[in-house]
Amino acid sequence: MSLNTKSKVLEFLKEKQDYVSGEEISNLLGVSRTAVWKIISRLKEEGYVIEAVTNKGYFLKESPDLLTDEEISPALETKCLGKKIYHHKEIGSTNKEAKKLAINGEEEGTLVISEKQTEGKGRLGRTWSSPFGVGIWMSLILRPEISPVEISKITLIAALAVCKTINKTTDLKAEIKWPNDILINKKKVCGILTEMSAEIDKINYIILGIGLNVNTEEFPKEIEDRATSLKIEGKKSYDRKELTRALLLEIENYYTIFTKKNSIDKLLEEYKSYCLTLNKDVKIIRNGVESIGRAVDLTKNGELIVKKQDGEIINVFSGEVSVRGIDAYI
Ligand code: BTX
Repeated sequence: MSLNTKSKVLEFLKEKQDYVSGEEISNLLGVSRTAVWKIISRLKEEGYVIEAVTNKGYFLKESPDLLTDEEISPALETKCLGKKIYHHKEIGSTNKEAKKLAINGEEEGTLVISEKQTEGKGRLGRTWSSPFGVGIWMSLILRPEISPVEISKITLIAALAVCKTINKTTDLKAEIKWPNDILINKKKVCGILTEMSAEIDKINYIILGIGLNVNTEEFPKEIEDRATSLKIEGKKSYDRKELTRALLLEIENYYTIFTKKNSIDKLLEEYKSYCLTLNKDVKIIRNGVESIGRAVDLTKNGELIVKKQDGEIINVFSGEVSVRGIDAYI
């Protein structure tokens, strides 16, 4: 049975929102009644609640809360991002998987998404807690024609897109801790891991990994004071499918603006409006040496401009340092 036929049956059942006879489906798709029955059984196994009544047919009562191609694609409005989706129930790391696919030539926009990660990766060798069915753990393959030194701009774009998506689709207020942590009420709700393969002046591919805690109710002890989810903050569950689609669209919009002009000028003002690091004192840890200064602005390239206590002004590149807030935020 092709994935396509299964998707078509599902689409048909969803559209109808009523009983559909096996015969109707089989005529429409040009497959046998047995094939229809097999497809229905497969859908049930995947978590779809389908009622079968003699002489009436099949009725789709409920779809599972899964981020599968069939659930995401029909209402996805993007042109490129997420047009091909690899969905997993469980995987080590979506970034690792996306990397393998990219090496094998997978196209720009391909999305790897998993309900659970057993080895979710954070930055600098850290781990990302990714339990089943409560978050959006996803990686996008991108192939922009930009110089490798500009990769941090992709991270900024992603942070902006996540922040905007949360602020647009929920009643919550998300902020960005420069360069790429998304916080709500000063706790981390999302992390971004951008990795690339490049030659001196050319990017082969970028893997943009995003981990967003959506309906997480509890975190491991070590991070419970620093981590949060949309559900914890909003005191209700949020629709992961809708959020995934909105997020892909938002990333695509910003990514298109960036790649067309090869500049993030237009996006910086918006980024700054969400950025809680600005006008705060920050601790810069560079090669193990700590210094304190005030984050005063961002450069055109998205670097943080810090005025140190001794008056010296420095530009801080993401990835180069660890930036800590001096006051309450993480
Ligand atoms: P990071 O290094 O900035 O953050 C990792 C740190 O955040 C951990 O050391 C821990 O303190 C804390 N943490 C771990 N899990 C969570 C969580 N679920 N929520 C809040 N805080 C947490 C940020 O790294 C980049 C994370 C990217 C994750 C995505 S998920 C899809 C893709 N695949 C993959 O393997 N990684 C990315």
